[in-house]
Amino acid sequence: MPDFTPRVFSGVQPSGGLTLGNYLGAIVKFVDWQERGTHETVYCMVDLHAITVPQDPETLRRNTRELCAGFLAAGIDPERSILVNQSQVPEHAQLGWVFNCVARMGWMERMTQWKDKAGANAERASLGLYAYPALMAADILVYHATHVPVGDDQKQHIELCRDIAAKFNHDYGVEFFPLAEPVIEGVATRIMSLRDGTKKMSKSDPVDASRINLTDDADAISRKFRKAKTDPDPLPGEVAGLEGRPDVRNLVNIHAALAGTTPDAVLAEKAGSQLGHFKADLADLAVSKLAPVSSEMARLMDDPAEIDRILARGAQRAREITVPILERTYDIIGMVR
Ligand code: AQP
Repeated sequence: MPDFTPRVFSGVQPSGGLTLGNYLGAIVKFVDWQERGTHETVYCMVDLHAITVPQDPETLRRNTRELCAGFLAAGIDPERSILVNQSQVPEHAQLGWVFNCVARMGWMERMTQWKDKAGANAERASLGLYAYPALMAADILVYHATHVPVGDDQKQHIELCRDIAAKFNHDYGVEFFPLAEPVIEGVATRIMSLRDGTKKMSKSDPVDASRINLTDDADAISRKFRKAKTDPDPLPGEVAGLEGRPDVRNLVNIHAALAGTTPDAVLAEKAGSQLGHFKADLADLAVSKLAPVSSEMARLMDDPAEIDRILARGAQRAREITVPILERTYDIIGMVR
């Protein structure tokens, strides 16, 4: 394989407001990569993915801008990182089509997210929902990205991205696309629903109490943590004692991620605490960490034209990378240009 420029790519769907799961599982890590300065960093609002399920156009526009505001408020600097929405960079969708022709039906059928989201209703699901992982591979590879920080739920899609790159390279006898590495690290790789510790916290969960939204105020955050499902036992002294207690484990993980520590360190400090006290502490910690982000988001949302300017500039910078990569792809596969 040739030496690829070290480059990080990751995306978030504007399919609803940002959750604590997106924040701790993805956005905090995006900021870390930017701060490390070892890789170029590209962060994307993947609006074309959002329409794989029905979206109200005005809400989608608002969610895309709000997501951009969330990235900025969390610390993404649009000068040091490329911050862009997918639909303003047409090479994503163009390479997505090429990859629809590389990926095999059997590979797509094995995707657990497809099975979960389409469920028994697969016949009525959109073709886009089925093909979504091929477009996601294009999102990554149209930048020749080498590293993809994601939450645990996306691991299978990054593996598919590697399979697509390898098959393309093999079929055309080239070493053109890198095998991008998933980066799934830390305690926040899978933040669970506050109502069911076995289910991922998700922005499209119909039950609002199941998640913390980045736009929630202090009262809502406290109420949701207070009402989070748990059991009557006090906190154990070590992680092994959380076996069979997924709801409590989730709260301990959230505490550790927000405090920048480990679940063992949290339990060492809080061993024997009643859950009621622990939830109150956790709510205070969450409010102190999230309030500055949500108030900065609100300030940025007062000037949507500035957000649009940042995204337009991001698209311009992105296309300096994506246009040559798509042109070389077209040359490899035999398109007359
Ligand atoms: N609960 C979570 N814990 C840790 N990481 C999470 N991520 C999402 N939920 C959690 C990570 O956030 C990034 C962006 O995710 P996405 O918006 O593209 O789609 P998703 O994974 O399908 O997230 P949602 O919130 O569940 O969206 P909907 O409800 O629209 O499907 C990814 O890196 C993801 O791993």
